[in-house]
Amino acid sequence: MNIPTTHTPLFLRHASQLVTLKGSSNAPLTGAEMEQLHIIEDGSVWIEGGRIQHVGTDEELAALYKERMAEAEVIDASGSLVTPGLVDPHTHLVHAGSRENEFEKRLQGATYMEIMAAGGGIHSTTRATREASHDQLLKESRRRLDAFLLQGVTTVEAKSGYGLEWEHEKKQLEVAQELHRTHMIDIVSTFMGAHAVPADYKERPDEFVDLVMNEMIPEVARLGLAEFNDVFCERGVFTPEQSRRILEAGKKHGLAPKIHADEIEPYAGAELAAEVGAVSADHLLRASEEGIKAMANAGTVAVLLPGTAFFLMADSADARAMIDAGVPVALSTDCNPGSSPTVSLPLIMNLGCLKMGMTPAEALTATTINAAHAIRRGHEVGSLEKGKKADLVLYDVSDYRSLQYAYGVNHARTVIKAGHVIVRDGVRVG
Ligand code: IZC
Ligand code: ZN
Repeated sequence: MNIPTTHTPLFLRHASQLVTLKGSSNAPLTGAEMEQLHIIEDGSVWIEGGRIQHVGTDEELAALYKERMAEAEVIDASGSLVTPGLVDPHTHLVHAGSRENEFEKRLQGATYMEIMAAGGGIHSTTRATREASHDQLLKESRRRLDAFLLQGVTTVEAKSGYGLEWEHEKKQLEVAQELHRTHMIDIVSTFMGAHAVPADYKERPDEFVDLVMNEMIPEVARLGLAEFNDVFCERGVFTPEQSRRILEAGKKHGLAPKIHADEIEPYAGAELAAEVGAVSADHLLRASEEGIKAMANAGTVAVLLPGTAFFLMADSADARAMIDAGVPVALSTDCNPGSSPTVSLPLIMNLGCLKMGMTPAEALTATTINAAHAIRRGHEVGSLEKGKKADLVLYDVSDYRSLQYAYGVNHARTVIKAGHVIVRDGVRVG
């Protein structure tokens, strides 16, 4: 949102732990760096014009801003953990309807892919999304964004992919664009026309690939509706060869590649991500060792989605092995109605620790600065550093590890977006 800047500076003081993640704006953190949160105890931040002006100990800032103290609105953060606003780098935010019926079927033994092959799954949400008007979609998606915000999320990536024909892909992207303009959360848009082969192209999938490449992608680029281009590379959806063509077509039109890779079966998706220079490869539950090595060499961010593995009752991706191999890891909700209907990034951090071998510090890095780099926003958000957008969260706990430890609880109390207090003491005020 283009938020008008106020002239009143904000002075956040005395955080018990101020998690800064300093020095990480140029590249995502890898290996042992992912543990380095650069915490300041009794930390303070001076915010003005929507930006962070200074970060340091309270003693330092109180001396620096002595003359201007009276002008500022003071936020007392004593006893509180403060982190950068959380970033969710992979969501299917804009969609209509829900799929409780499939949840029940899966509990009785049906698989995600069987349901999809029988015309449900993504196809079911596509039918609902095509039927929904722009305004209905806006209303449903806004509700989800409001819930994200209350949990401390201030930037969200959003994909299309439930239209699967131009009119409705465009509608989804326009809804995302309107949300970016009108909601306090910043939205980063991804075109995902290649999310599934629509029913009427079932017998001629390559014609649909051509349609995405030759007609949809150029229009997305011409209208400035997205900055990333994503594809569901999975057996029974798009082959690695089709995925490569779609991602290369996007690159020609200035859309940076992302890929849903190796989610259900090993399918050389991680290798393809490295080969095409994808900004991120997402899921990676079944990624090969060679694929992980290739990603480490290429600097591709692994966006891991442990909520999806949990909800699909599958084995999680091996975050530990990826971090140890030098792959920058980010975490995301994958918020979508089929495989991860959640908006809780803190819950995802907990699953990252319990199911994927991450440490609490790595999980926090993965939902802040590395998540920001996964959507090319590392220079703007994801750490608390001079010049960055003033997106901060203040919690009712004093130790960062409480976020991953006391799970299923919303610890976020105050959320500041671009220098404005949007949530105060758990209540939306802006
Ligand atoms: O609606 O099932 N995996 N895409 C790829 C999804 C899950 C979303 C859905
Ligand atoms: Zn997804």
